[in-house]
Amino acid sequence: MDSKSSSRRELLKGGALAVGAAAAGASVGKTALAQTPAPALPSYAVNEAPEIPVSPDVVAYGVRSHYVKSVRIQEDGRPAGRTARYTDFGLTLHIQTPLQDSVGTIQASSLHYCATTKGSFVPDIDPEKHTLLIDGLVDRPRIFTMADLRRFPSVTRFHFIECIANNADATHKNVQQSHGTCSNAEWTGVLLSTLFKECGLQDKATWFVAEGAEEVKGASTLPINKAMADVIVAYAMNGEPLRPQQGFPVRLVTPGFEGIFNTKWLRHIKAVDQYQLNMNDFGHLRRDETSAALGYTWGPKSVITFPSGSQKLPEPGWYEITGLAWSGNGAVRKVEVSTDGGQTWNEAELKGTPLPKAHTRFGYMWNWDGD
Ligand SMILES: Nc1nc2c(c(=O)[nH]1)N[C@H]1C(S)=C(S)[C@@H](COP(=O)(O)O)O[C@H]1N2
Ligand SMILES: [Mo]
Repeated sequence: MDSKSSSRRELLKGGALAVGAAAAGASVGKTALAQTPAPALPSYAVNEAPEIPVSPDVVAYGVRSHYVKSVRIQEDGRPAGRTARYTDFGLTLHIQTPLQDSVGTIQASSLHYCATTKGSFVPDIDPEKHTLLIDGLVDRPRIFTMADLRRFPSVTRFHFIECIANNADATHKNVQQSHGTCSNAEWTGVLLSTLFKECGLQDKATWFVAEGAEEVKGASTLPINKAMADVIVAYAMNGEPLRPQQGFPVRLVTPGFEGIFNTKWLRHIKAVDQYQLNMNDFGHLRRDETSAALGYTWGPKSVITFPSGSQKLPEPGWYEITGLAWSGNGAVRKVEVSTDGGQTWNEAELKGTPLPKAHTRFGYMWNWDGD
């Protein structure tokens, strides 16, 4: 019997016991259960709830409940938007998503982590004017408008993006600080392979350079075979256009590769026959061309999001230990959880079908004895 079903069975047993006790406590046999008085409903459940003022803005776009406070933070643990150690940190670089509050597998767009390496700004790009140039080793160099991109067959896929900064160190107090530079979203766009075919990619092309619109261009060099495999020229996330911080109006999504290769505010793709050292590649000081681009595949990796650093459990009893697992190489097959410091391992339940190069939520029911 595996531990998963045994814990479920115990839960069910616990439930049955509670029901039995209630019946026995009441005076007579069969109908006792029906007569157990129901707890009184709080008054707002009978239509006296306080009301949220409805403004035209709320009607048009929607806001979350003011009781929900989950927010992004800076790398140093301070609220996002206060500059920290370096001028740009906290405004644009390493803004961390609140994983400790996360459920399911995608981050809300407003909570997706952000990493922009230079400049404490977010480009404000008019999508009507923005274009993407594809040139270099192609038979038909072309400039695509956003409207052009939308006329190609689209793909919609779940993928995580993870920054190289996503690693725990001794100063981190919680999972947001240790793992908050990783997020998973539903991306929609055109496959780069589709655009390369449209432009007549030449056989001698072995690499491509992707540049963003900002001054330092956020450029990276990636292998052509990655482009032809699964790179997305994405214009939407989680059902709406990209957010400015995520690269509006168009970015690369390079599934499973290190975050820095997911060029935001994408405006130029050039097919080349040599590796080219760019600002972003240089930043990571990997001058060897294969390790610079190919060595940055993530995972497999996992993190427990609840209960996690600095959270307190109110009392002993049943809790679902939950977290995320992902791999830059494929889909997660199995996750194991240990509650005794790694002496024994228990198979966790995977929530939903694990998707390739995407976050998978796992859960493991745990009866905490209070120790
Ligand atoms: N144009 C541009 N693209 C960029 C960057 C940048 O600074 N400029 N930062 C990269 C880095 S370091 C990471 S980790 C990812 C982060 O994507 P996000 O901000 O949408 O989370 O974008 C990448 N794309
Ligand atoms: Mo990054």
